Amino acid sequence: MTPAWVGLGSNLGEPASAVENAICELESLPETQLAARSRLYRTPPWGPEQPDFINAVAKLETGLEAGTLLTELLAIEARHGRERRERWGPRTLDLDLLLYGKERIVTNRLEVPHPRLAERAFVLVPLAELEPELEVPGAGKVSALLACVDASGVEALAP
Ligand code: A4P
Ligand code: MG
Repeated sequence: MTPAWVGLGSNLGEPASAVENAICELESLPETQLAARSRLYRTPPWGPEQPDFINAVAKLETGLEAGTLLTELLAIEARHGRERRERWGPRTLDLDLLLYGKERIVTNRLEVPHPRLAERAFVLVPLAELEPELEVPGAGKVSALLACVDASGVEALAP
């Protein structure tokens, strides 16, 4: 089993329930257990002007290969009516494979650690809630990365 961290985000439709439902769907993937999950956070949009996002991070323990896990994540997005239009634009559900064990993976369809993870408070805040001491391969500790970004405006929602 390999620990894998998945970032969830939504800013169209019913974002909080989309993220909660997606966490349940992650939990029911084959050969996979949900090890931990963050609270939900309301986060200012990164990229083009658009509604605030709801973001969260889930930690899985999985027997799936990274590429197979990505295929499962894309299938969950598709079930939530995800349409790909503008880059970084609004979406009903976005699932990013943030980290897969300590691996560094670059293929034509997958890059791990997620290439923009270290710049993004909407990922680092929920990741630090779960595991501040975690090392991001090639980048450093989550807590140290978080200290270098502007996390103002990232707000935990009451459970
Ligand atoms: N892909 C490669 N590596 C990965 C990975 N580690 N995880 C490929 C997931 N996918 C990966 O993704 C395009 C392709 O990237 C996938 O088919 C997969 O093969 P996409 O989700 O269609 O593209 P995108 O999401 O429009 O672009 P990108 O750069 O992935 O956007 P992000 O990084 O997902 O950012 N603001 C806030 N506050 N919160 C957010 O959640 N999200 C975005 C989208 C913008 N602003 C945001 C948020
Ligand atoms: Mg994405």
